[in-house]
Amino acid sequence: MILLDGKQISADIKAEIALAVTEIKKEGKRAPHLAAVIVGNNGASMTYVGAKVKACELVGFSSTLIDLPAQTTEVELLAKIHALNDNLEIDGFIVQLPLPEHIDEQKILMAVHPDKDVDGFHPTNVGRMALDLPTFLSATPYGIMELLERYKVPTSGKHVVVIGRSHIVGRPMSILMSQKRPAGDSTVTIAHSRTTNLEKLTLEADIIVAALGIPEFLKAEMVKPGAVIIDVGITRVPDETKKRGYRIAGDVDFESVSKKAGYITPVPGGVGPMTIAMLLKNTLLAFGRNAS
Ligand code: BQF
Repeated sequence: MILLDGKQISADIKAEIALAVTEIKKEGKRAPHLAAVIVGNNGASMTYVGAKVKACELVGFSSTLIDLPAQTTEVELLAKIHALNDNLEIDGFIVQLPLPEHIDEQKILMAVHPDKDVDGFHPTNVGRMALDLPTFLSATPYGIMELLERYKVPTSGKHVVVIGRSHIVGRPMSILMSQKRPAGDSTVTIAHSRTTNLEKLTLEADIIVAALGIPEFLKAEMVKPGAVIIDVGITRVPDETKKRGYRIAGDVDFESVSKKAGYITPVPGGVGPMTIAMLLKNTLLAFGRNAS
């Protein structure tokens, strides 16, 4: 079994980005600038946004965190987004998900200008991705593609089973892996909560992307020997033996599946850190398109 070390690869990518930023600054230009908007104080969301700001600092980007109270109205949030769209000092920005119940997520994501949409969630950018046009790829699927490519995991002609049909992971992942591109050229099946006889599908899969959000769902009995296992899950599970009171669990039963897999991503330290690195990559791309 080969561990797909997202922590290591993300560090490599961040070092590459830091080098590019050094060159940009040498030319007398300002640094790439990412802004993040967070509404409310969801614990996990605050951790994620904090990790993004810290990563910006590490590579030499400027960053702005816009921290809005939970009661912020949709109109107020839209005004903030329009201001960021118009701000020439900001290359790209994200709106941290999930948003509070009273805010229409779809409406918010559609307000982000596609040229600043470094999360790649705007319908224009999702459409561009589906049509093989250059765009911002959503960071988690982009990170998985990059991980597969850098480890030279064979994907051409392989059968991929993606479990989960979310707009942020499952859907884009299924599109990217079916495309003629590095880490692509696969035959893709997309499975979800209504899929019958999932085990029959996963047992035939060369590559499984588990993105359903159920801790330790994928068991060794569901996996073909030598299969590639990508674990996108990150659920906080109560654990009294931990100081903070919880542990982070993936969608894969790592203990059993790792003994059978050819390649596997750990949780933490697999897909998660790649997500952060690819957000930076998209911001560098936005800087190149908008500011230079
Ligand atoms: C790691 C996210 C669900 C919903 C909204 C490193 C992250 C996670 C794990 C991280 C995620 C998940 C992010 C690890 C960003 C990935 O070491 O395993 C980093 O910060 N992520 C997010 O912004 O919003 C989410 C998952």
